[in-house]
Amino acid sequence: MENYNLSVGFTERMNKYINLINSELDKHKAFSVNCISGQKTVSDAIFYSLSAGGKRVRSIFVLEFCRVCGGNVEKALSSACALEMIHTFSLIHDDLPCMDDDDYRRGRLSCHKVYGEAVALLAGDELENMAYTVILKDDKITSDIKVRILSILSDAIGINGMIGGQAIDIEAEGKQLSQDILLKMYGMKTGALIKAACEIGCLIAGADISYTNAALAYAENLGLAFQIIDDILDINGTQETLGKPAASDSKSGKSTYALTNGVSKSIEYAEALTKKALEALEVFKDNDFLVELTNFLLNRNR
Ligand code: GRG
Repeated sequence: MENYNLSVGFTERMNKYINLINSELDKHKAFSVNCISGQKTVSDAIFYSLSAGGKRVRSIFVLEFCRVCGGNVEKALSSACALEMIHTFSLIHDDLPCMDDDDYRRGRLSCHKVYGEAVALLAGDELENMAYTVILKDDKITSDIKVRILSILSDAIGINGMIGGQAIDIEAEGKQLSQDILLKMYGMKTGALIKAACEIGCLIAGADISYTNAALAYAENLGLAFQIIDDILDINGTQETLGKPAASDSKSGKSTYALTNGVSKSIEYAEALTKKALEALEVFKDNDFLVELTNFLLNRNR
């Protein structure tokens, strides 16, 4: 991994996207204004986790793939929010004592440590519901596109996506997975939502199938590299930069790519996957931001 200096153009677009997504997510706080105690607690728990300041990578992919395919980014905003809601839902549930049992997330106490397990469970459930609702209520996209977006999302979440990946991960604690199964699990647990984000961006733009296939090839490689870097950061990072305890994989007996193969081999593999992801981006004319984002993700410290 090299020292990576971000260009001004990249930083500006990144900030523009993050502000756009955050202000769009904030609009959904309005629903909680007149609610009764109980409802209000779940709503507070949702926005506690949603506003904790993640990197917003999946929602940025929706917006940027829409833009590079010639689409109107405004039409992609509800899907960008939906991706962030589903991702936050997965983090809340992932942190629960019955899953990874993590006390910290995004630099603050995890949702269940503040609101209790029952509320955290409901907050996660409602975030998934909100993700579907925000798309269904968007009057900027057609019903046909809505159905296709929801179908992509339900595949990404389901037994062949995040739920399946998480199930394999949980059952494998204390055991050694074969490399093939481990990478398949990464593709499901982490890659599936990233792939969905990129595909949905292309879909909203009405992209030609060749561009959608390139975006999927990009996401397939980037998704694996993203999880391997996450493994490496768990070994090399600190609680201060990660916003959650380091070394949690080894403590919970997880068989990660980095723990099995060592950090330097894992960096080499993440670089090779990133190279393939970058090759897939070559078909997109205006790809500077995506190229820089890809390199930024390879070199990130959180
Ligand atoms: C059905 C959505 C759903 C969840 C149930 C709990 C679960 C099944 C799946 C867990 C999936 C999971 C947490 C995978 C890890 C993916 C990962 C690397 C998360 C960290 O993503 P970042 O770095 O986080 O983008 P920030 O905080 O920056 O948003």
